Amino acid sequence: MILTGDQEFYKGIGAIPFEGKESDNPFAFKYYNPEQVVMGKPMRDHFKFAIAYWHSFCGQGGDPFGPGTQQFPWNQSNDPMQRARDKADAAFELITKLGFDYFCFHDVDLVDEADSLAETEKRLHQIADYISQKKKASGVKVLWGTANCFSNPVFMNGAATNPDFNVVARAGAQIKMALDLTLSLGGENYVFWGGREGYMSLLNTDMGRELDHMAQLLSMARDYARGQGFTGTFFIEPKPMEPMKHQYDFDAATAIGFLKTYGLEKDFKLNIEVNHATLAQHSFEHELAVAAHAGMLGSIDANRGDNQNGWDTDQFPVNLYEVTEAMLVFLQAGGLQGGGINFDAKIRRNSTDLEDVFHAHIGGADTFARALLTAEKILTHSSFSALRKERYASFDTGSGAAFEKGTLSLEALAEIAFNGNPPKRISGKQERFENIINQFI
Ligand code: XUL
Ligand code: CO
Repeated sequence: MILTGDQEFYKGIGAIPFEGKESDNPFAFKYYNPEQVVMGKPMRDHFKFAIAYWHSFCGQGGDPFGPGTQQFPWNQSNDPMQRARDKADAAFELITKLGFDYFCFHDVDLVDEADSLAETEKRLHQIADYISQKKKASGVKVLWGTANCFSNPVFMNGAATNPDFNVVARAGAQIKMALDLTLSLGGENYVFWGGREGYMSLLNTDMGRELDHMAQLLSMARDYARGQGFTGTFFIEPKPMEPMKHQYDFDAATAIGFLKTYGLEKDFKLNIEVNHATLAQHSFEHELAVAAHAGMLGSIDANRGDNQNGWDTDQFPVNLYEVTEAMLVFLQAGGLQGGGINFDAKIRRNSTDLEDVFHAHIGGADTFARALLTAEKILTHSSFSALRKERYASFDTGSGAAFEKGTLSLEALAEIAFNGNPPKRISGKQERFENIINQFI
């Protein structure tokens, strides 16, 4: 059901239907068929697609070299509350026309920050009431909320990891308000992305103390939210750098180590973002596999980087080979734990038509859907799983199985090598594996 406000912003565009791959309609899904069951689950539930409020309704295409290029008709009023309501109208119109079920937001995406915390809190309450009504009318839900503790200049030296306690308190206040907001909107999860939690120079930084402080604030936030009845999952979103030279949540492995060090691993899982993985010199599927192995694959921020440059370009996903490899990990892990696929992606600065954001989301959803269907075929109709299993067959019986069980001593292990034949050369068959992906795409 389409939900517009007093005015319709995306005129001439209706509900986006699934029409299949033969369709030439640019405003139709070719592969994303929400009700189609894949490995026992409808696509809608596999993905839980969400739009990112900040990219689609706040950011207007500005970059370090020039101002925004996109003119948003919901951004006209001089009254910040009216602007916020118009923005919410536009957001719900886009989400319901796309037929998605979710959105994600930072506190100050919903309404502009005021001069004082008290006034900001008042504004947040007001807009939460307005959005709650729209949620009820449409059935759209919140995948996760978060606090923007990185844009305001007060956070230039960090938020939870700021060397000044007064700024840590300021971050705490904002996180408390964002938790309240997320709770009041029935948010299913809550994200921490530590944009300024890191350092520019170790010369002026006590890293150990800052990490302790970050864990302290996360624990306090967890305790507060649980006390208020929040039953969802907290996600850490790893990123190695940008804006800081080095960020503490560098990658999945680092974040998992941090959570376990501070005893936070029961309440926290990971939100893996494609372009953050590639900035950390990993692949997207590597980060998914690391999180899945730890039982912490919580959610995904979908986007992509650019092969020719090394920054966070946040482009919409289009790379079928990359996303298929990711969907293989995704399906083998049994999907996401509590989260969904949030399009943390923005249209290009020179994509200045209002309809462009539709093409972007249709393309992103179709890329994930096609990759999921391909991965399903690979897992059920190819030699992929058998070939992988075969590589480890020597651990399935005898001494190999004893090694896995932990019943073999180092002496016994050495004995096998001394007494047996030298190991044969066994091919890794990478090229054969790679061809299977192409065969099924
Ligand atoms: C920044 C980023 C954020 C988080 C939420 O790179 O990905 O938008 O997803 O703060
Ligand atoms: Co993100």
